[in-house]
Amino acid sequence: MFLEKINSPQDLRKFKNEDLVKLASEIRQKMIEAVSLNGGHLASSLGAVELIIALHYCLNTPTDKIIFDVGHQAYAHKIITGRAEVFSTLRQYEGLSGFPLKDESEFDVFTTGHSSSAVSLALGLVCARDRIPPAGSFKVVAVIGDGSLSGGLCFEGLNNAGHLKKDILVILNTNELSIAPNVGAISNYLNKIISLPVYNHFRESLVNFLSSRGPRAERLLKLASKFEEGLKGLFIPGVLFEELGFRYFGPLDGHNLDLLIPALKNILNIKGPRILHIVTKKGKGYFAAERDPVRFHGTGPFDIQTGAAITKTGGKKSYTEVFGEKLLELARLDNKIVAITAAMPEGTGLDKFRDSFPERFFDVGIAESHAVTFSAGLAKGGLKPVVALYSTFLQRAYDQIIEDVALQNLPVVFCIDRAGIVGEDGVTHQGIFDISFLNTVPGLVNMAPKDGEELKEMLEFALRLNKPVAIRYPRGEIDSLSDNKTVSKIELGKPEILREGVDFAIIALGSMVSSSLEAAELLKKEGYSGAVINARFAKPLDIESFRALGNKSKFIFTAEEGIIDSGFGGALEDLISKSVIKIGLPCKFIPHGQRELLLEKYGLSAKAIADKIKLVICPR
Ligand SMILES: Cc1ncc(C[n+]2csc(CCOP(=O)(O)OP(=O)(O)O)c2C)c(N)n1
Repeated sequence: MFLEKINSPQDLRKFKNEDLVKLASEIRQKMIEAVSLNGGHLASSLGAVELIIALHYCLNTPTDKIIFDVGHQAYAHKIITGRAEVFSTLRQYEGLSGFPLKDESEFDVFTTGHSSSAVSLALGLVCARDRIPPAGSFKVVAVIGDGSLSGGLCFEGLNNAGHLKKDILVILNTNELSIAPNVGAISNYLNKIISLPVYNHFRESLVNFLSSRGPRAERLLKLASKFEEGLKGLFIPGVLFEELGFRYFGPLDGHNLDLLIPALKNILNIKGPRILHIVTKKGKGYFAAERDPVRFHGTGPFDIQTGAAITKTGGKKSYTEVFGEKLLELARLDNKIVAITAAMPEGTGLDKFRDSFPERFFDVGIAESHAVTFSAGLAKGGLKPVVALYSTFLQRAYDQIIEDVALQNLPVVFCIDRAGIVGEDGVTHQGIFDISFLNTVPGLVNMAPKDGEELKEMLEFALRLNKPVAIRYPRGEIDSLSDNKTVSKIELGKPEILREGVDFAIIALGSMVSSSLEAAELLKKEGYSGAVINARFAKPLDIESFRALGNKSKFIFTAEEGIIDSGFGGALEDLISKSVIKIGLPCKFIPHGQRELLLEKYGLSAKAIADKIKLVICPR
């Protein structure tokens, strides 16, 4: 076992090339085993094994810095940098994070999880390095995927780097996939490069030929280089990057260590902004992930022999599925409805919509800000855009929501999936800020359903409202709370009383309704009678309805699956001018772990809510 000999990249650097190939296979095996049990981003990490080995082999990490874009491809990096023994704890509470985490290892330069930021992070680091003596004391490499290049932030970084002419190496790892197949003009351009790698050979042969013709050939060489400028656009792969001020190298087979290592060594010794373009296979080395890289991008536990998913679900539907099906149903009735996703058709449940209405479906790439502003344009033009994003990624589009949608009062519907605790993806992915930041947006209606039936009604309601609306719903399966699948009429700002009681009242938002009902039931067994109210809206809040509720009970609790600061509870307290006890999440970064476990830990399980209520209404 080569893996046993590695405690740090230092050990790796003593290996012969053929041993590195064997090591790559051992690393893959370790990843497959851990992810088959814990779930994780397998396909991307399998595709980047040789690249990561080559990088640690050629660089002097941790003095030299590697910054992984998103960081979902970095499992091999974790294994090589002293975390092999605990790799089986991947994504478990208090175990290894599935993404680079700055507090986990000195080799993880930043905590990352959101796409397209690596070049900017690396460039900032490079500029700091060059101002603090001894200047240029370490190398900085940003590793980005072709999906990452569909995000504007990445281009902002490249644009700035080309201008500053700093020593920075960007590795562009292309595999034609984002999570789903990569989309957009840049992606087409990269595919063209991969299928036409003529130019580098042509340039090399020309220079070799003329150099061998002695001094007289120098004039010819100069002429050729002028000629080259003109020809570049025709033949050169990567002309786009060259025009941005980068020296472009590649494309290179990203699984061939015999090519990668010497190329990297050479390129690392060149000055200025450089891009090394490599081509890899997503899922490389595991048949099931190679066959279905989309499913194995982020997978749950699976059977290694067959690749089949090991589902622990009770056969219930998820919010994502309910949303996807309902939108499809509504779209059949109204051809103005269009759907927008930022590179996550499957994750947001829009894949069926895409297949049924390809001309009304827009995958804009990993470009949430653009998705929102683009939707504003669609709405202005008379369509009814429904933008489905994860809560955590919507953060990218805060300004666009304010300026381009709300300020224009445009009817864009935001369907916010994975709102609340997401679980194993951890700190960068928790969707805990959206209630607070959306509640600050003037004119925006902010809703949360208590279950799937209500989600369907809310979607219809939102599309009728003709103004900016957000609907948030959590990750996971739905416990139906609606009797006979009927939902009482939804009215703007008004709550729904689900249970009467005299000792206390819980006004709960969205996912917290079912835990609050359960909590009230637990307390009933102890002799307390509590009311439970489904708030339905985080904003606006109907003043009369909520004041009346406030007057009915001595103890008012609010429950929300988001940070308390500037959240729903605070807004309600201001509205009814009465102190309420706010149950929600602290304004902290919440680590990875199973969703249920984290809800319990942070006081949002039914039992934790009941305990808290008891403590307040009946202090010892
Ligand atoms: C801002 C943001 N939006 C969406 C995502 C979800 N996401 C994670 S990885 C990924 C695809 C990345 O594609 P690429 O960079 O090509 O890497 P690959 O997985 O193909 O190796 C997406 C969309 C994210 N991490 N960040």
